[in-house]
Amino acid sequence: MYNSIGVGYYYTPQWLSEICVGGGCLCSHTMMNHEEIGRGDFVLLDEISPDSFIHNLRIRFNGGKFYTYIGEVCVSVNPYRTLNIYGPDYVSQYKGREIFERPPHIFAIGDAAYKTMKRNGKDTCIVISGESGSGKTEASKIIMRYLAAVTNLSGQQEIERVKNILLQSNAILETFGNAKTNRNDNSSRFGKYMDIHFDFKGDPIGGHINNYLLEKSRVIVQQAGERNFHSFYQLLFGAPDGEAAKLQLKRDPTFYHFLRQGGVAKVDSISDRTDYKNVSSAFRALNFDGPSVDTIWKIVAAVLHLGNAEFKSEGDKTRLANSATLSTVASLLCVDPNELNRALCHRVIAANGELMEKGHTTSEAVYGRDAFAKALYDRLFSWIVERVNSAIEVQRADRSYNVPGTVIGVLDIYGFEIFDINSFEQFCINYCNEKLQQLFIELVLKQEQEEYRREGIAWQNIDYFNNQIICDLVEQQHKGILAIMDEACLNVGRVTDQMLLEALDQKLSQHKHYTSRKLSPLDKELRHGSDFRIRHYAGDVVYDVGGFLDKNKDTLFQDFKRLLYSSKDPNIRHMWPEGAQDIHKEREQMESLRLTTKRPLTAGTLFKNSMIALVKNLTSKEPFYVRCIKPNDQKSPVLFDEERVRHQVSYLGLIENVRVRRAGFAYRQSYDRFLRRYKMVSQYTWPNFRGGADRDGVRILIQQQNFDEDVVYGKTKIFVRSPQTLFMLEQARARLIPGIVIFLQKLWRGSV
Ligand code: AOV
Ligand code: MG
Repeated sequence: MYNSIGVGYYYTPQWLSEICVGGGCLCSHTMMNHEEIGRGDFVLLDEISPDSFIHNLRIRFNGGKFYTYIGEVCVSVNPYRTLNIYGPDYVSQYKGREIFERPPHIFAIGDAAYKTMKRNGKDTCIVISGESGSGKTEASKIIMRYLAAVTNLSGQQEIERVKNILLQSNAILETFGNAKTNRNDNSSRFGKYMDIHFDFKGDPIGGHINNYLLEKSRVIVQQAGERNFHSFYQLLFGAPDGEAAKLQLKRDPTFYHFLRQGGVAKVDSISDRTDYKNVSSAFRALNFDGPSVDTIWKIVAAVLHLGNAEFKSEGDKTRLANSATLSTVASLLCVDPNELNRALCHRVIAANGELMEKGHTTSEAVYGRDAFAKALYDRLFSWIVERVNSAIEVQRADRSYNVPGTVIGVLDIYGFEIFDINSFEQFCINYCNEKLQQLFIELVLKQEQEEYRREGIAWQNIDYFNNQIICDLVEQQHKGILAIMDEACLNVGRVTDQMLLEALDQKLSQHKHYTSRKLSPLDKELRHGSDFRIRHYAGDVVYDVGGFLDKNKDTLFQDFKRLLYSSKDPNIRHMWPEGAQDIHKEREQMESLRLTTKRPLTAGTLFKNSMIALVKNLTSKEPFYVRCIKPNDQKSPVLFDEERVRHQVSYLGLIENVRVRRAGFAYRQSYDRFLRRYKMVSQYTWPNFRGGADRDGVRILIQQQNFDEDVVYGKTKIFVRSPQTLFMLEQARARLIPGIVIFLQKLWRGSV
C-alpha cells in the first residue's frame, strides 16, 4: 500500500500488467501472463530501480511491446523491424480515446496532443528525443500519419491535398538532409521542427518547417563507414540515363572525391533508385516546377564535379589542373568559366585602401573549393526548405476564418552522438540535446507541480540531475565555450585552434564538466594534444578542437558569392542575394568592420540563438514527450543490450521521471469520465447519479468502496495514489460487466 512519506508503493498486483483502465484493453481480456509483457506504465512497477526498469523494458521488448508509459510520457524502444501496429485498425482503437484507455502506443500521444489542442484551443507540441538511431524520425512520421488519419472526416479535397503534401515533404527533406552514419543508416543531419496548422474544425490546413544547422562538412568529408547525403547517391543510381548524361555524371560513386572517403556507396537498407523516384514524385506533389528541380540536381552534380577539381602550382601561381571539370561545373551553375576559375584560384582583397587580386596557394585553393562546395549545398538545402514551406504554408483563404487556428509542433532533431572523431558539428548537436533535456526536466516537473497547484493539492519535490550546469558551460555569456570561441574568432588568422584550446583550458580549468589533454595528461581517453572533453548529461565526449574556429567563423570568400549571383539560373541567383553587393561598398564595409570590430554572427552563436528561440517556442506550447531508446548498436530486432539501455535510461532521467510521477499520484481523471467508467460499482451511481455534481457521485462511489484514504479530490479531477485502487475498481467493473451485458440484451429483446 501507499507508504506514509508519500513516495513509493508496496503492492503486488498479480493479475494485471498492461494499463487496463479502459474498455477493450487487450491483456485483461486475453488474460495474457504479465511476465510476458511487463508493465505498461513504469509507475506500476513494484519497486523503482534501474534494474526493475530495465527488466520491464526487456520483457516488453522480448514480448513485442515497444511502447511503455511513464504517466503521459511515452518511452519508445526501436524495434528494428517492421511492425503492423500502425494501420487503420490501430488508428480506430486510439482515436479520441484517453491515453490510459488502451495499451501504450505512440498513437495515444499523437491523439493526446490533438485532443488537447482541440479541446483547449491551445497549441501543443510533441518533443521527440533520444540518441542517434533511437527512432525519433520514424516516430515523428508515425505521428504525422496518425494526425492525417484522424482528420478530415468530411473528406474535403483541399484538406486531403494538404495532408498529402505535409507527409510528402519528409521525403524531400530526408533526401537532402539525411545520410548514413555509423549510428544510423538514415541519420538526420539537420534539426527539424514542424508546425502543423489546424483550422477551427481540427483539420490540417498547412504547416511550417524550421530547420537547424545542417552538418554541411559531410559534403566534403565522411568518416570511414559513412556516406555523404542521400541525394548524391539517389542522383547517381536513380536518375534516368538522359538526365545523368546531361549532368555529365558517371554512375560510379568511387569516381568522385566527395563520395570516396567513407568507403561505402551502397547500404543494404536503402534503395537509392526507389528513393529517387519517391523524391521526384514528392517534388511534383509539392509543385516544384521543372526548372527548380533541374536547378536542384544541377547543384548536386556540380558539387560532385567540384570535388574532383585539383590544383597545381606554376611558378607563384595556382592553376586548376583539370580544365574539363571547370567547364562542367561552370555550365551546371550557369556561370562564366573564366570567372569560376578566377574565384577558385584567387580572391579579391582590400589592402592599403586598394582592391587587389591575390593568388591562392594550392592549399588555399583546396580550402576555398571545399568551402564553396559546402556553401553551395547548404544554401541549396535552405532554399529547398523555403520552397517546401511555400508549398505547405496556410493559404490566405484559410487564414480568414474568424476563429484563430491552432498548431501542433513536432520536433525531430539530431540525437546525441559520439563518434571516433567529434568535431564542431557534434559539439552543436550535443549542446542541442542538452537544451532539450533541460526543457524536459523543467517542463515535466513544472507540469506536474502546476497540475497539483491548479487542483489545490500539496506535494513533495524529488531530486534529479539538473544539466543546467552543462548548458551554461556551453552558452554562458563571456564565460561559456561559445563565447570563448567567438572571442578567438575576432582575431582569426592570428589565433589558431590550439590557442583556442589554451584559452578554454585557462577559463574552464575549474569546471567539473570540462577537461583537456593538457589539464589531465594521464587521462587515456584524451590521446591527442588537441582533445578536450565535455562531461555531457548523456556521457563523456572527446572533441578534437581542430577546425573549430574555422567552422565557427564559417566564411566564404565573397568572390564565390558574387560568382553565384552572376549565374544565369534565376534560382541560383535567388539563393545568393548578398552576391549583389557592389565590390566598392563591400570594401567600405570591410573597412568599417575593421574599425568597429563588429563581426557577423558566428555559426556557434547563430545556433545558440536558434536553440534559445526553439526552447522559447516549445515552452509556449503544451508539450507531450516521446523518449526514444536504442536497444543495441547492431540494428538487431532481437538484441537487447542491457548496458546500452541502462545508460540511456540513466541519462534521459527516466527513473527520476517515474519517481516524480509516483511521488504524486499514479492516476488522475476528470470527475465526469471517472464516474462514467466506474458508476456500475455502486448502486448510488448506477445507472446514473442523480444526487448532484459528478464530483459528488465520485466521492460517494469511492467512499462506498473504502478507497477514501487513497484518493485526493482536486478541483476538476480525482487523484488516485495507488495503482492498486484502480486495479480493484477495474476488477469490480470487469466482474459486473458480463451481468450488465446480459441485462441489456434482455432489455433489447424485451424480456425484462
Ligand atoms: P533517429 O531519427 O532517432 O536517429 P530513426 O528514426 O532514423 O532514428 O530510426 C533509425 C532506424 O530504426 C530507422 O531507419 C528504422 O530502420 C528503424 N526504426 C525506428 N523506429 C522504427 C519503428 N517504429 N518501426 C520500425 N523500424 C523503426 V538521428 O536522425 O541519427 O538522431 O540524427
Ligand atoms: Mg532522425
